[in-house]
Amino acid sequence: MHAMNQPTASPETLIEQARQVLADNRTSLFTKPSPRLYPHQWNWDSAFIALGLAHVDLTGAMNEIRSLLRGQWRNGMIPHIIYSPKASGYFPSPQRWQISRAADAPQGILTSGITQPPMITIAVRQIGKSAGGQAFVREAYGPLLAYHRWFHRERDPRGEGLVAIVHPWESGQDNSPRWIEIFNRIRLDQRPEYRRQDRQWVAAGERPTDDVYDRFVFLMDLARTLDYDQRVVLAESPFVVQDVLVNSILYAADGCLLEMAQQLGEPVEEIQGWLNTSRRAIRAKLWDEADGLYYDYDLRGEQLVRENTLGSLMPLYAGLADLEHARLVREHLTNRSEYAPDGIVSYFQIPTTSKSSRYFNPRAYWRGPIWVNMNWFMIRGLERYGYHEEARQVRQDTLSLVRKSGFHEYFDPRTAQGYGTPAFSWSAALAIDLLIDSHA
Ligand code: 9WN
Repeated sequence: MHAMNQPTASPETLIEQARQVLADNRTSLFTKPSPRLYPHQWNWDSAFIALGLAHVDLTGAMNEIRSLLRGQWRNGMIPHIIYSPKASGYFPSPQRWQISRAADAPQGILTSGITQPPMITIAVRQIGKSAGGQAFVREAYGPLLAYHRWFHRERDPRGEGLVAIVHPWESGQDNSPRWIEIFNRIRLDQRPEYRRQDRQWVAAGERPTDDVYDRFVFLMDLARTLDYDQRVVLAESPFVVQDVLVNSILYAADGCLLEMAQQLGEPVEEIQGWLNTSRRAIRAKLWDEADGLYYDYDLRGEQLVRENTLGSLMPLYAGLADLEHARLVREHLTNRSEYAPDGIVSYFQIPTTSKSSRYFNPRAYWRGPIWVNMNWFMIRGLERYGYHEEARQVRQDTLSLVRKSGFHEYFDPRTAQGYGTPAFSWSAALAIDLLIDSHA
């Protein structure tokens, strides 16, 4: 067992404990996000894991990425889950996805049929910066380029430089209040048949409701019946969203890909083109001047999704907020009625949903609790725009949370209580990164 609840653990001890969590979650090929709740390989989890491991176990970091690339589809998509044939206890199973219906599915490996934010490219850049990691950039570059091309080719339905997601799972923020209004529009004649498994491991109040899950399953079933033909899914699905978080991460990842192309002497024009178009499109379409926030665009409802969550602040991380950073930080991130501690409701930074939102719930999955990855994005964004003191405070809060409560999946901003699964890999991996790499 790990020695937890040591509010004074030294950085060295904390790194050791984090490494132990990652070692315990490691299988022969990859690192599980958690011991039981998530027994397979997840896309952006593995990227966060590799980012942390790059500091302490470079071979482990490279193997994590290699394992993820095994699941790449022939059209370039890297799926959100790669299933381990040996593991059980997670819904949906690979049988529910039936990816063999898709012309582009890989052979001999079971995956989901959707993707997740492309943190993989950011992780590979981190590996490339480590002594001994340069050759890996050459190894990974082709598959990464194919993944980025897939996003820009198959997920930009209007060719405007903004990619769309077709399932909340693709955002990595499954239960965000951003999806509530869209889900309210999805009327189901009949509940899909399935048995969820998550609540055998985690209290119901910390996980999405059955109504939300019904819609998760409905959307995955729809993509399956459409044989994962992206063009048809984008045309038919009631959930098609140009998400600020995914577009910001893709923009940051495109920037990393460009750096790699330059290092390797590969052509750069295509990537530069993506960067220029997305930069303009994100600001033109997703920025809301009145509220001073970026919002997702709902392509079915043809409107901005005016929900104030940390997703709205992701352009800080991506370096897309040159004109708006002061408003994002001063009016929102450090505003006591939204994200900053007020000494009453919020004690730790940063809740994933603004305290001013009618959907704020400090215990429910993605509707208020603190997640280490979101804090990590905000720390990097604050540093990028020179808010060093604010970044230092969020970093300190993040490390106090894991010191006090262990490497939980999410935390109560009022009490630091850990929720979701314990021993969550990315909480451990990103704590390592925050302890070792204190600059952007
Ligand atoms: C569905 C693995 C994943 C994370 C997501 C997080 C959660 C899965 C679930 O767990 O989603 O993909 O079953 O709830 O929301 O970000 O990648 O840790």
